[in-house]
Amino acid sequence: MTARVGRALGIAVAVCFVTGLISHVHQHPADWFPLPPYPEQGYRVTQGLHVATGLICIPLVLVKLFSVYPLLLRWPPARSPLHALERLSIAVLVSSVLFQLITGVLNIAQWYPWPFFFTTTHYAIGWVLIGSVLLHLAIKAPVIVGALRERLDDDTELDDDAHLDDDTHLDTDRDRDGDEGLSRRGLLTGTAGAATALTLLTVGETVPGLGPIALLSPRRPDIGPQNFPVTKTAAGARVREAARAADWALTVAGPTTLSLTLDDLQGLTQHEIELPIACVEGWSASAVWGGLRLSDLLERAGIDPGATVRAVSLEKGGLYRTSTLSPAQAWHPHTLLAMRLRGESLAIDHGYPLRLISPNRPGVLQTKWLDRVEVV
Ligand SMILES: Nc1nc2c(c(=O)[nH]1)N[C@H]1C(S)=C(S)[C@@H](COP(=O)(O)O)O[C@H]1N2
Ligand SMILES: [Mo]
Repeated sequence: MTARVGRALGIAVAVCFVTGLISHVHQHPADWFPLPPYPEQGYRVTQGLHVATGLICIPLVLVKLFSVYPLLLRWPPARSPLHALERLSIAVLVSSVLFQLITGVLNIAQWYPWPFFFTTTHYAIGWVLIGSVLLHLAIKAPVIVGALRERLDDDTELDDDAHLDDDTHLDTDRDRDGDEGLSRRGLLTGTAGAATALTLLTVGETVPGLGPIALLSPRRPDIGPQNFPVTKTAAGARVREAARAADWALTVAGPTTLSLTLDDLQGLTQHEIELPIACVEGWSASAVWGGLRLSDLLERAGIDPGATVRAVSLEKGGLYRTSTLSPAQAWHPHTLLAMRLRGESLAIDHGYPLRLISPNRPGVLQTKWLDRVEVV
């Protein structure tokens, strides 16, 4: 049973790890790996999978720990130096799994009750976790292979005083008599049911249509000004006055430096595009945005098509006041400086007067309250 739960957990951890790496390269782009602006919904899908597979790990980890905990508490803790090493690797595995699950869940709840920076720590412990998983798989390979070959008897009851023959073999032949209690197959079915229910009750924060049953998710994709969620508000970013200032103008700094008022911007060719905001904190929502093509402005300012550009917010501080765009992102025809959301002027919390919206990009890089675009 442990091997079967472990197999499902291994798949969930693998998907969660790979999608986590993808999220990391988006948020910390490397010069040698410019991110493509396609597939347009790419980040929405990988980040949704990251959060969903992470949440599925919770029931799987709990059941897996439950199925082996007598082994974890056995005395003496180590019989030989090698055995001590193996147990140490399990201690690292269990603590890194718990760390990732707890920090991940608090992150999607937007609660950061710790002194460290979530992003870098969650990323670093991700490597510790995957390393200890691989080590664990290598050590346990013979046991796992053997266990998965064995049939799981329908009527084998879980005995809470499980008799442990050796490190790994739970005696399956005892306690076939009673019909009260939970069978192993029953526990596996229950675990699968819990994982499915957890997914259905949370994934609505990112899968269109399931929003109304996202009872366990901290976000609903249709709640907020203009029926669209908000992460940082204008008040929280202290930009309420600056964003509404009469002398607001967008500067595009290039060989020709442009200074464009809202009226100027409205006089230029307008475009509309449906794109999602896919937040690293797990929710996503899609809408039609209206505004100017960034490439039109870059061209007017005489900026070289090979240039990496930076969008700068009028927000004074904060981690997310600027974001960079690779040349492919900056010149993509669907990359807009948006003034409208669903045909209405942007609400101030969504970035009035101007925000960036670009395909295959984490929400955290869809910078709001812009007042400057420049070459990096
Ligand atoms: N200037 C600025 N832009 C920002 C942020 C910010 O804190 N400051 N937060 C980002 C994050 S984390 C997300 S998910 C999106 C959310 O956009 P929305 O509030 O319009 O949904 O805005 C992004 N743009
Ligand atoms: Mo976000």
